[in-house]
Amino acid sequence: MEEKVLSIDSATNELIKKAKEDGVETIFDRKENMKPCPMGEKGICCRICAMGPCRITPKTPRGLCGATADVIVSRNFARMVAGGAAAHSDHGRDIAHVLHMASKDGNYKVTDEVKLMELAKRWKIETEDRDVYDIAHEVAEFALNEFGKPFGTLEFPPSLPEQREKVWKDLNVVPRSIDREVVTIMHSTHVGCTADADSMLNISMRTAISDGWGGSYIATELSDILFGTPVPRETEANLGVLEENQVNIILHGHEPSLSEMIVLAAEDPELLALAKEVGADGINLAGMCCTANEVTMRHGVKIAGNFAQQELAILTGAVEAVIVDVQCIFPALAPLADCYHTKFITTSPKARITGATHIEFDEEKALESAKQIVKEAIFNFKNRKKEKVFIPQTKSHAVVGYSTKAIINQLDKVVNSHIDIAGTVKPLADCITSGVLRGAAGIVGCNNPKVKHDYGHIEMIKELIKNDVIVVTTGCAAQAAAKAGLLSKDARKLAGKGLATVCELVDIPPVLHMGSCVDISRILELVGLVAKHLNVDISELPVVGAAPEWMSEKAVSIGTYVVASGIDTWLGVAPPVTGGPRVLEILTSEMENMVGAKFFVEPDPVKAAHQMIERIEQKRKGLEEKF
Ligand code: XCC
Ligand code: SF4
Repeated sequence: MEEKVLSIDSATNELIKKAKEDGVETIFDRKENMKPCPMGEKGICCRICAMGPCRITPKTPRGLCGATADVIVSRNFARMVAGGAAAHSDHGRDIAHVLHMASKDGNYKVTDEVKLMELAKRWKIETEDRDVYDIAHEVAEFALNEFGKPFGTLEFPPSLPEQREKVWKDLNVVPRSIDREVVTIMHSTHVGCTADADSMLNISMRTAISDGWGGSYIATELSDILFGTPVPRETEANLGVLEENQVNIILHGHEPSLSEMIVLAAEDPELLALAKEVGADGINLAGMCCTANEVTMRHGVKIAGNFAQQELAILTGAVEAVIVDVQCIFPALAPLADCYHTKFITTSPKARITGATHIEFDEEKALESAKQIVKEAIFNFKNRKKEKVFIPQTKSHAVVGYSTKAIINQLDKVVNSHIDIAGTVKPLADCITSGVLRGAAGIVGCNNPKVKHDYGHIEMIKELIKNDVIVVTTGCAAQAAAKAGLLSKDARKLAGKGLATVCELVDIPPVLHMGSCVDISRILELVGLVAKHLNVDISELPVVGAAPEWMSEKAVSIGTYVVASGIDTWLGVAPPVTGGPRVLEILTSEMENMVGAKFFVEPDPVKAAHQMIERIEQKRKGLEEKF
């Protein structure tokens, strides 16, 4: 029988083969045997109360309480949004707590003072003659209040165009406070509450907006204040970044409060000496999933791989420890690590996993905590079994670290090289209105074994840049792009003439790495600033979004706030809503009348890219009439 090729990434395929030889299973094997429940796939199974579970069939068109397919589907969808928004926003809250404990002599410090002052000014916090840390603590407290303030509405950042805010006011989807919106969904989806698909989706939008323009936005801004706003730097990506003769540590998860300290610990002379003592040449950190994005953006830490590769890292037999915090961590890592010498270390009380070694990360003693964790990895080096080691020789060069500020400065430097002013988005806006760049696309999201690994991301990105659409990317999509060499400046040879010229002139790759998934707030910021500069609404810009291989609830929240922000969004995997005709109609059609954008579902990434380009050209026409 011919072997199915499961990834477009050779390192991944080689390690899938090794898994067979080693007699261990991975997600790719489990996928073969898993038959998704057809009810769940359509979203028409309700488990909200114990009279059920109820499932909708031609013979039972309503649940016991009378809920229709659309009611059930819309509630299930809303709960996905709530789960995703909660995860992103709780991440933001944790970072706010860390800023609140930052001090001059502590482990956590203020790194980007300019950004701190901007935020203080925006939130009307007194800055004159005050200690930086007093300001930081007040900024943190203000941010924390955004999660649960009893009155008023969310403080929007200045990048939000007023036209957009008006759309939201008219639809009554302006969030009150972040936690409150998540709670409202949990309440409204309780048995005997919302039984109206339109209203349920409206509530979902409000919660999603509180994530994108609230919790995620706060996570990004406060992370930049604490750990620095990213600037372009070089790195390498794929499992080939693991080192034969070093202590290899995989950093996996999401929150930079942990990974930043691990980075510091790994540079500690004492620990480096310890590594030498156990016979290693050094300590090699490599990132996975969004933690990889966080630490590569700020330190150039190499990228081991994306979501679908987490087991494969252990399979190399060369990883001393996988250190995780929260989100996107396979429970499968625990039994798998037992088959190798790898230590699987959980650190967060929010994500304990049976079979893992749990060393709780204590932010109060952050560096000490991090050192203890790194030591575990170093001591484990001696247990590595040479005969089990196989590191694929695949890695690609990449440029990462394009925060909004970095993009603005990069463009401005070239166009206004003689003027010493703070950067503006004018050059970028000019490139778009003149048509040198046809438009921009944000390609984001996960891996999902329903799609050949990385295929959805890479085929879509290539098609877009070939057609002069500049791509910005975050999350596991960004890592796919890095591994495929699309984040290297060389990749401009794959771009159309207009985009290639801009890339050469400005010295950027055609695909810009903007960070982790909470950093989609950077994309919102950039798009919002361009819209404001042109005095149009976001929905008028030739800008599109896509999640070709999405899988998480966070992605559902993201998709919903991106569409609610006026950006058409393509999904490569259908969400579990197809059993609700009204829900489907709203998401894929009627939302356009409400927010000026909608969802598209298209599994073929090249076809999707062409639909995206078509929409971009339509938007261009509208803009041309204006200018
Ligand atoms: Fe997770 Fe953020 Fe998805 Fe990757 S892209 S699989 S959510 S790590 Ni966010
Ligand atoms: Fe069934 Fe209604 Fe209970 Fe859902 S809420 S399980 S549809 S009775």
